[in-house]
Amino acid sequence: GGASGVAATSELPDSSPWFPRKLVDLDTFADKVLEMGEELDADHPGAKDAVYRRRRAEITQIAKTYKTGQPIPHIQYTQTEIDTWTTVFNKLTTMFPSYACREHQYVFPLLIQNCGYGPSAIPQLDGVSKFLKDCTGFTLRPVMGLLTSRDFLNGLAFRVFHSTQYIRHHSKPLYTPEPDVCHELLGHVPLFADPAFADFSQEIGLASLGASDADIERLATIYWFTVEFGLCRQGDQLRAYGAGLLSSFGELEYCLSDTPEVRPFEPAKVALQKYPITHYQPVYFVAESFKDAQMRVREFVNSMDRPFSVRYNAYTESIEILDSK
Ligand code: NLE
Ligand code: FE2
Repeated sequence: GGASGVAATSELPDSSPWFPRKLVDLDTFADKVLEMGEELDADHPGAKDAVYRRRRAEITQIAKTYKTGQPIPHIQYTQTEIDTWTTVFNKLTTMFPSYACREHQYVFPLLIQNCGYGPSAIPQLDGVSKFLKDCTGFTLRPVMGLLTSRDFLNGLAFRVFHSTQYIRHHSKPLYTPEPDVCHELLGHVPLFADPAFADFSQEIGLASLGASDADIERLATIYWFTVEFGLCRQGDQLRAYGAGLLSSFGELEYCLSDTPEVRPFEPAKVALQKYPITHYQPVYFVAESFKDAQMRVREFVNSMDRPFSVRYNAYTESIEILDSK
């Protein structure tokens, strides 16, 4: 007698794409990175800078060998790297009061108090990850560069955010097309400390588990226009909550100017929108609240053709499969 297996969990249909069922399964993602990971593109500002390339390789090596449960190794940043951080930090922190959403502004002082945020040092991911864990259960994992959309979104189902640890090239502090530690720490981290935003992000992650390639593409587009480039309405004003906006002082100003087009956040439409990845966005979508955005995404996900649904069990840090058809 006794327990036999996990009562709530049924078996997966054979045709479903593989997906991580336990937190440790995320260890399999580490070396599957896309473009600008280990090798920089030729038009990247750091491509011809041998010192920068060597440094990137050194830092990404940590991510390559990282395993679930380990502390995230500290990086001893160089003075050049710290100077880049100082420039970005000082510029952005003067803009946050008039451009960032209220959730970002609420959390930011807590990061200064608890995680070493400030102009003169680059905060270490390990301390930041522990802080997030206390706030919402989110944790950070170091990553070499861009994962596939599927792997990256799958991580969010476990409240795991894959974070780079290297910094943008010092010649272009205003905008970078790829994630870097400024983007993660100043853009993403403050939002992942917000419970409603954490729920919203995990909702996209859960929807991505075992989804078809076409649905992954739609979910990645929704992720792009929310977590990366989302605007929200707060009172009678528009504010930025997307990390790609909050980490780029060029685009942060632009996104709330009269130039770009602004539309309501309707997932079925958002999912089909094309977007550029190397310059400012021509279109942004406005969420009414994170809760409202989550409910809309949930409704959209119900229309996806996945033959089962999933639930995250936070006690066992694993995914349970529900009503498999
Ligand atoms: N454009 C952003 C920045 O300059 O910080 C990064 C976006 C990464 C998706
Ligand atoms: Fe990002």
